[in-house]
Amino acid sequence: MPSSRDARCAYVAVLVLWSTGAGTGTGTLLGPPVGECRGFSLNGKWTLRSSGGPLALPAEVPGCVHTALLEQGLIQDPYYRFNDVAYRWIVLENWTYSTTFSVPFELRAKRKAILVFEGVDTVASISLNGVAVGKTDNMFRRYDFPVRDLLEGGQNMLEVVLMSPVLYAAERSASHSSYRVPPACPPDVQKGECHVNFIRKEQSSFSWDWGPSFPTVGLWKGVHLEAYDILRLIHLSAVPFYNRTLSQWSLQIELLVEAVETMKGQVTLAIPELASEQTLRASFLPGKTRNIYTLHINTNSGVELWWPHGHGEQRFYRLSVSGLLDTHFPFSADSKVYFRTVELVQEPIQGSPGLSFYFRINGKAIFLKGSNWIPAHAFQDLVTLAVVRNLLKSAVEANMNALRVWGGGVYEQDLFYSICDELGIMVWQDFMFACALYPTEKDFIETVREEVVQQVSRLKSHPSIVVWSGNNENEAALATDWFGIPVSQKPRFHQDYITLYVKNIRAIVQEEDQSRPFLVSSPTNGAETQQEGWVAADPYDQHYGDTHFYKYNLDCWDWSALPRPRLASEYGFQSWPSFSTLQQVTVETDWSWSSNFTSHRQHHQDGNQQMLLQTAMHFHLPNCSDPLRRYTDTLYLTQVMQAQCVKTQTEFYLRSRSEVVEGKGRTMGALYWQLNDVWQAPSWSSIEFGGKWKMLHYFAQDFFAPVLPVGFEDAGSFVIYAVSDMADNLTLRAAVSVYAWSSLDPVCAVRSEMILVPGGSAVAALKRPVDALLAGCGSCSRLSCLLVFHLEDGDGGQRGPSNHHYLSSPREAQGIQKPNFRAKVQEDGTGFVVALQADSIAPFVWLDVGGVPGRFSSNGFLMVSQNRTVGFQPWGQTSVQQLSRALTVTSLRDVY
Ligand code: BMA
Repeated sequence: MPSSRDARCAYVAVLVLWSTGAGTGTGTLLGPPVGECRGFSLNGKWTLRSSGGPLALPAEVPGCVHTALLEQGLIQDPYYRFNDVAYRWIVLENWTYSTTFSVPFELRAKRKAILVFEGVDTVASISLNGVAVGKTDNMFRRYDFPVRDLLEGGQNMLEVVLMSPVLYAAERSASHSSYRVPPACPPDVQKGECHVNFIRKEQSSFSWDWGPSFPTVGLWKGVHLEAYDILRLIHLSAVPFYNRTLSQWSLQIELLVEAVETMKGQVTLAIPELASEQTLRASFLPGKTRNIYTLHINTNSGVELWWPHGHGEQRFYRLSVSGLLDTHFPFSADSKVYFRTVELVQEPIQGSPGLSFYFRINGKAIFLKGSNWIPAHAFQDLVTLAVVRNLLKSAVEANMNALRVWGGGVYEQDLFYSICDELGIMVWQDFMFACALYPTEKDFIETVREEVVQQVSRLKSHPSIVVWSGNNENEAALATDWFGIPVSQKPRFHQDYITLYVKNIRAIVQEEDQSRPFLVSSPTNGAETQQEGWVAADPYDQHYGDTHFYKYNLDCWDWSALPRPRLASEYGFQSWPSFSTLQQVTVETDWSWSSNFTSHRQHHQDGNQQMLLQTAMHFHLPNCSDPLRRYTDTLYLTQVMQAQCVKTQTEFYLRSRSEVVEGKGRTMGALYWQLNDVWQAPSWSSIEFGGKWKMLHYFAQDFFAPVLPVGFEDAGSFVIYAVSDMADNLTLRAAVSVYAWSSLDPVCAVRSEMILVPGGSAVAALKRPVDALLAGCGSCSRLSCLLVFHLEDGDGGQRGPSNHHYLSSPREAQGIQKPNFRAKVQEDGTGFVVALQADSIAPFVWLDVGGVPGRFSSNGFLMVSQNRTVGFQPWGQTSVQQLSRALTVTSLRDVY
């Protein structure tokens, strides 16, 4: 990830503007000159015309048609109510972006000028001054077009004609050879467009089970010119390798250079902080060449490593690279570099058939704690740095150390990965293919090949990326026949699968990046999948690789129905976002469970029904006579249900890390589905569109804590596991308090012996038959009492969060009373605090300040004391008055 001083014109273009006057009629000279290559930005206001009529409007680049129309007030918020369907027409048209600009003489005087499109969405023909310069068909590629001889002294006219992606996909599908490539269309409930697998574009932009159909059209990344006389540096990457035998780090440094003619010179590579520098002979051939160098790091310099969050620091160093031709410096660049190793360990496990599946970072086995990332907005140009940073910070604040960038979205922007590097988030990076079979025609494969080369070289310097993965669920789709393919046609699809993911994508990744593992799909059986010819009989096999698991009709509190995989990379339950988030896109008539909006917004078949059925297994459904209150109570309860379901499942995976039960276990990862939302709608997310944490995200903060007590019942006994992610061994005991629902004073308490909890393990700390536990505890029964527990060290100091176990469903519990909350907001040194008072034990206490941006220090908690103080960290300006006005407090007993 080269930084701002990088001589690559593209980077200078983004980061060092000489003037800010971009707009029609001007360009922006970029630089100061670093080396001889000059950048010239063409970002800013362009003109946008639709093919369907006389409409012409100004449009920002980077941007898309939807945001341009919105900006001009020609459409309403596309997320508002039913607008996703109302605005379908937008992408059934073709659109033309155009701009005029004049180029400074010093640029035109250069021997080469390249017109660079950093991202075109998607199918376009581009012309400059009326002459065709090229075509595009892949939003995940950068396109370079040589234009030196087309540039004129006065005004230049650049035009990009974009074809409707929906019509293009339909045409490509119709003209595809003798067979159909399923699925043709998404399920009706998604209200989406068809044949998205035929266009190299964000796959979820044609709709998904959590997202709208907005197949964007536009120039979603920047446009600029690069001009040079001798050569330009297109790309710099640096990937670390560790030689165990020599105990030496080295960096593999790659320079993609385009030269006008054969040039001989030198390249100097240096990391002054590590006292490491080398000057090497370099020769640049005409056209684009890749020059690979190795910088050996001085073995006397102690290299500090990059560690995942919770396991150490994220130390980086500055690498500088400069070129020398005679006495002339054609480029100089610098880049952050981090040092770490990653291994995916798949080896036999004693007592278990199959293979292990876990990541070792810097030689240490790491449990992946986290979630799955989807696009943060349907309109990528609205995904600001602040949005990305806030979401990634929220992940880390919930004690996550890993995110999977899911294959139905986009390869994220550079800053996403830079922030993951900084925060210590391990990224499981899918290639952008999801839930479909794909064509393998020559031009499709060619464009994918270029996409993969570009993305791998763009991203491989990021230590955060720990694995590449070919696609989302396409192995499973073939193996378990999602699309009803006749037996006679299966070999053909199998062959296509191998062509795309193995012979092309995998082969390219192996060539481009030997520093991290590659998986062909998720879920997959890893090495076993390979053994079975790349499509395993059962890619969900718990003895191998990763699994995805969704069963909405099972009682989610019952862990015994769960698979015990090596690594759980997807599982989850839906909930609705909070009322304040929905209010942004709704009107009063939408505010009921039976409204048209409630069903329109649900893109997952039977999703609303599934949520209610799952909720009703353990909770009374809301029965307030006020319809609005009943609606908001229902939203609340879906979040309670989701939080509790995902907690149960995640804790099961966490406690399965050290053991093998009936041949299964050694689970080393829990990535629930999904972290974020693309719009205000029901989904599996733990963070709402706009950044507000759902109850699940607050739960994650606890269940992903470095030290955690996990309680559950097994054959009539209550068991507590101590789960530790700490490097050191701990000596801990479990302490349990038994409470009656009707009283704030514990009825009795039990403590286990001190036990050894080795670093990075889960061990049983306590086991008591529930009957015996209750027999010694007044008149407690399963219905009238509950268990609250924590871990503590020898001095009685608590380690990790408190946890609890309900001995019956709250629906059947006896003695839960209305807590009659009193709350007072006060300001303290760093933010705000809410002093909360309750008359009785209150489960799932939910503090809500509506649309005031920020987060509480904890929320959704079980309150077993009369007083509790909760912090509130605002993400903008607020006041005691505003918070006091907005604050509501709800607990379970308040909704029925
Ligand atoms: C998995 C994901 C997504 C989907 C989610 C919920 O299949 O890969 O495709 O949104 O489940 O259904």
